[in-house]
Amino acid sequence: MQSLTLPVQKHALMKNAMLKSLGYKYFRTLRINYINVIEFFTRKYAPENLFAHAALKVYREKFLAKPQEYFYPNDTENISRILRKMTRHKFRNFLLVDCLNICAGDNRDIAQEILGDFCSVRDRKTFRRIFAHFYDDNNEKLPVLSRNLVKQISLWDSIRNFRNKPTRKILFTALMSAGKSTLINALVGKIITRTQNEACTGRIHRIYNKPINDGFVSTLENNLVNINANEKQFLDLDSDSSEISVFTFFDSYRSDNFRFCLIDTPGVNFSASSKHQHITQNEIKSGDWDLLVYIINAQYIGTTDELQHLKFVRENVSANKIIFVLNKLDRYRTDDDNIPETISKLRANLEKIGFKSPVIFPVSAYAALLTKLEKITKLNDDELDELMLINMKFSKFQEYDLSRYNQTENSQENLDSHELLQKSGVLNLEKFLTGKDLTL
Ligand SMILES: Nc1nc2c(ncn2[C@@H]2O[C@H](COP(=O)(O)OP(=O)(O)OP(=O)(O)O)[C@@H](O)[C@H]2O)c(=O)[nH]1
Ligand SMILES: [Mg+2]
Repeated sequence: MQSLTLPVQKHALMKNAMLKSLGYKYFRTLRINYINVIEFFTRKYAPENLFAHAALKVYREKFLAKPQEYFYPNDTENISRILRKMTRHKFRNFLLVDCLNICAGDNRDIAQEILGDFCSVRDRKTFRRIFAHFYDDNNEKLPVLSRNLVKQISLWDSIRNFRNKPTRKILFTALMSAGKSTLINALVGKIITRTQNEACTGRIHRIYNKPINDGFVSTLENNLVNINANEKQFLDLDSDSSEISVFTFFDSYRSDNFRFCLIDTPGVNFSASSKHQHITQNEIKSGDWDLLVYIINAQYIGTTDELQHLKFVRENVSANKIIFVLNKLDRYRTDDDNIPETISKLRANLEKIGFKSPVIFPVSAYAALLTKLEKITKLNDDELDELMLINMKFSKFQEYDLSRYNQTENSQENLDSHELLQKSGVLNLEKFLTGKDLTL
């Protein structure tokens, strides 16, 4: 699976300082010609490559002030002239790096063809060494190159190396509104799946991490790739397709050690439609995941619906592949509720149903989400108020330090991190999910 990552932020052609020195008109033509060459190789060697087409679209949008002004020359003579010009241009090495990674990817044969076309204009040692670096020997010493280009090559290296990392597929299931989507957003560190109090998630969302933070949320839906998707496209808005894949960088503890796929499923007890239940049950039965995270809403423990779903899970999933998350503990009232007691009662109940020594992570997904969101956006007034209240409650009473109740081997390591994230219990969960071993 492609990680749909495109390192564009530090790209040489994004530097507007150059605009001043080169002049607007020249820079605009240069950018169009640059994209023309990538399009030329896409048409010639990778006409079916969805990533290449999506990357071209992003380059048009990002490099050109008016993307609609972009044009591709329709006679061969013109495109050959542009190719000759660009393979001599000072950005030629940058361009080769892009053409190889965008149009050829892992396909060495296509990469070889592209190299051949570059060298047919003028055979250069640097071209061959860049090729060798990507396709023959990752340690191939590169000649002295500009700092920008070295940075760009190392970003592509991270993207390429990511493909060899171990994968972890983690399925989240629960009744409606238990906080599956909120927990996933908290792990990822941004709003990537919609959350609200009514039935919300209506199809399977697969959320993949990206090897670097390229600033884009990308989607794959019905074979359509969109590298720079807008919110409408990745949030769950009345779409016909039964599932959507979303790709984004995770602001999560050590998530770069793995290729993660977090699977968000619809709540199983949506009374208006049994479709949701079928979608989720089929996903669970497919067994195409490594760990199942069962979320329980601490405000409604022990309902009939819950019992039914727990039984379904017990019958269809082997016990060493399940962990439980007790969510919404920030809603507990100090006078009426008792967190340690709730946890031990839940443990006893789960054992009664047939889960031996269940692993339980008590959390407040919402507290963790707000803590992470605060770093990247301006929270609205309601969110700020809620964050302040949770903060006060969690620092005043020891029993709200949710990290105390759970000490799995993976979660023991101490680290400096935001205190509320630690207390929310979600950091413990992150340490577990990114730990050496997922087996229980
Ligand atoms: N206070 C509090 N609210 C939470 C927490 N987690 C989720 N919520 C809220 O609970 C509501 C439902 O959360 P979702 O994440 O949409 O629940 P879901 O399990 O994905 O629901 P469906 O997709 O409909 O099955 C939202 O309003 C969330 O803001 C939490 O830890 N604390
Ligand atoms: Mg949901």
